[in-house]
Amino acid sequence: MSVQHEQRAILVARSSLPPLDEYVDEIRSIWQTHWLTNMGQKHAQLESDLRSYLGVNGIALFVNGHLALECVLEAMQLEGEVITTPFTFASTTHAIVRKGLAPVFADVRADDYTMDPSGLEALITPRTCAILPVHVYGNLCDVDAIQEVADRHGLVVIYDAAHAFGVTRDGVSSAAFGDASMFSFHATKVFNTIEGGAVCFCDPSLKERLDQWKNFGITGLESVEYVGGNAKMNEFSAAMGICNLRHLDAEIARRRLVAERYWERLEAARGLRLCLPGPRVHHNYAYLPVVFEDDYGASRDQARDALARQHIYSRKYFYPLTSDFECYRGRFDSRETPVARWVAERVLALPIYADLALEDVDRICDILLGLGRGSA
Ligand code: T4K
Repeated sequence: MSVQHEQRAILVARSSLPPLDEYVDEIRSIWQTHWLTNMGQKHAQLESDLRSYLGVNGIALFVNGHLALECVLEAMQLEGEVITTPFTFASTTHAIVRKGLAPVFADVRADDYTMDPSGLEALITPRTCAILPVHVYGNLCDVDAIQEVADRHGLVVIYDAAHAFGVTRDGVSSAAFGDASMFSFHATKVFNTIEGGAVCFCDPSLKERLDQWKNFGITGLESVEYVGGNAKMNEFSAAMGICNLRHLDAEIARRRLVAERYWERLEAARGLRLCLPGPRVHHNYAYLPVVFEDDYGASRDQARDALARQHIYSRKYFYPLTSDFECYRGRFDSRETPVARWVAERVLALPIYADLALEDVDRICDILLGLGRGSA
């Protein structure tokens, strides 16, 4: 029996769904219009709803976050080197490489695992065109310091904000930082459209290019101006997004209760490093990363295995570093990002989702506390 089908299993994530009747009501009109995809009415409505929710003007929807990222890299006509971090999902580095750009890896900070701006300047060369930091786990990067370096060197900043939907700092949405931000609306995310993604951007001229690129570069009935791809969000996904957005605040509030229970139970444990939101930040509680330090008393993998024996499936988000992937062997040296390497070897993402029972959180914490050396 696969992990997905084990009745008692607790997985690292669990998709949120709107009430079935609400979704059925939302898609009913599709049976009149027979309009299933190619930027239909649901697509237009979701874009408009997201513009209001995020407080941004520039947005383009995509079939997934990865193609959204590839598309914005291409639409910005970038060439050369892109400074990014290797402590991320495969998508970030792959998008850079697949667009013919060269990733240059900056290290991350030891407290929130986002790009360390203090090392940035030393990585800039005449070929550097952009900085692509990741708001990993929904933790906002040091956007002010990164922007300062980018402005000083005339570089574009594109955020991989796949994890950061719904996060704000001093009331400003994560969508508002840098030149552009990519969001993922994958089934495992705080806000999902089944599969889906978006790019939010400042330069209004990008809108036409992004929309045309995701539809084969077609610019008119008889004209095709770019070698575009197909990355359009369909109407059923857009309808799911319209429904899920109505429930997003409640979703984040429930996730917060789960996260706070973990932090309350684990904060005194020796050798367990938690990752709490900063004071100016309204977080989305997308992930629950825990770092197993050397004085915990067991390794990260032993903790993962102890949970798995009780049918609780945590995940090593993110191990290995993307710079250590087989497909990049010989191209990068992860010893140049020692903090990222240290974290990747010790981090475990614990289960978190809106309807995870607090008793289950307690059970997970009991297992981890039983394995470690007790209180700090
Ligand atoms: N940048 C970053 C930093 C990202 O993390 C991601 C995606 C992207 C870019 C690219 O965005 P997208 O192109 O995906 O929109 C999952 C997700 O597939 C992926 O979207 C996500 N990051 C990554 C961190 O996690 P896997 O390989 O771990 O997925 P999987 O299938 O093992 O699912 C994890 C758990 O989620 C399962 O144990 C159960 C639960 N689940 C999964 C699915 C598919 C559900 O509850 N419902 C579901 O439908 O990558």
